[in-house]
Amino acid sequence: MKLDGKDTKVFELMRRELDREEYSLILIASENYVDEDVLATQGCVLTNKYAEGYPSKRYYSGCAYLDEIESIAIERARTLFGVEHANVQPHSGSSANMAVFYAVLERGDTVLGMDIAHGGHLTHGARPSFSGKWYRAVSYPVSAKNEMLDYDEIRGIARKERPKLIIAGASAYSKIIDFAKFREIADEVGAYLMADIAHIAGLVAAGLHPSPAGHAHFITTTTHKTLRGPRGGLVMCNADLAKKIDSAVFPGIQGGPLMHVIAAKAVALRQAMTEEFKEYQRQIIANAKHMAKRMADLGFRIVSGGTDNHLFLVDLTPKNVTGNDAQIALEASGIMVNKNLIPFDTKTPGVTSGIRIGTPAVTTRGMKEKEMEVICEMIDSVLKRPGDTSFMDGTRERVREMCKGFPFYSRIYDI
Ligand code: DSN
Repeated sequence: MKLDGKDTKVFELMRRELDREEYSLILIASENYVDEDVLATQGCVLTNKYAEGYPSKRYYSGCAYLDEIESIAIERARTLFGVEHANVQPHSGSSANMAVFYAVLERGDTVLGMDIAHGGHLTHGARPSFSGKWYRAVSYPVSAKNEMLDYDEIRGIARKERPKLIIAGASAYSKIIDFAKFREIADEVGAYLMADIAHIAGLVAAGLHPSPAGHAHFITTTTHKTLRGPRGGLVMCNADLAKKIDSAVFPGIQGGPLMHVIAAKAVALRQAMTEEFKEYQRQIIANAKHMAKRMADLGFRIVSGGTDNHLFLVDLTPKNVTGNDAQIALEASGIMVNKNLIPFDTKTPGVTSGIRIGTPAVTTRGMKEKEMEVICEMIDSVLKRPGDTSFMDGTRERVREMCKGFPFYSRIYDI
């Protein structure tokens, strides 16, 4: 990375972040490493251009090339996910979700989403977000029996609460989501179904998780998690809802689209059509399954009994350490995870009984089952002595050495 600009303060911090990403084990389930093509596209002159509107219907002159780029992104999203319509303009997953609310709900309407304390997302009806403030939000839990979705229970809640929108999707759920069952429930109560596949979009694209296409009225996603594109959002639907969703995104909730990001989405969507990407997604799941099993062997409790996707939740109660303390100790050791509530947690969201572990980023670096074993062993050793700074320093060095064996940005930048 060339860091000889005039703004040395910011450039130095960028350099340190590059170093952190290169020499840490990133196990935050929602993070990934984009390649140089996606990075370069995001850092290009398209950032200069206003293009309010949609291809061929812009409010500014000079949009000819942008029209083509956005059309390519739309076409690729439609092909990859097998949908009739795609809007590639949402700035984020939250904006994509907000656009769906804006398209089909009035303020005060009832929405039913997964409880945030059980794996749902802020925008699925949590109180501090627009989704819980401006709408009557009710939630479904995971079953107390097995910490999995219980579709009979969800059906019962839907019958009682009569939501106008049901949200299927999660930020911290490790099992398969049955979108067809969700659609049955939505039809029974006359609700729209929105599938938020932000976490699992890459798996869905690769055919490794059942697709919500053909079941959900709306599919929303981020583009930067398992999908491994730029930070942004995407919303898809059938042709009959296209007008509603387009006018909800612009001019409903957004102004000018981020055309450099849309171009980078197009680049990433093309990458996601390759056999190499499918193989990458297969390895993400293999790595997550392997880690979850190994962690269980080491005496940790895995929420929902294991994983079918890219992540799993670890209940730290048997190890007598909180999620917050674990996050701090692991970060000091060069291992990035996030503290996470587990279903029916008795601790606060700032403390938590669990951590969430995801494999998309380490898999991008080329790490496989063998490396997952080493990572589990390092996590276990650190959490046996969370206050031992010299042990954490030693682990930090081990992590650095391990990362050197799987270079990523150091292949293209002088770090
Ligand atoms: N913040 C994301 C996550 O970490 O899961 C969800 O948007």
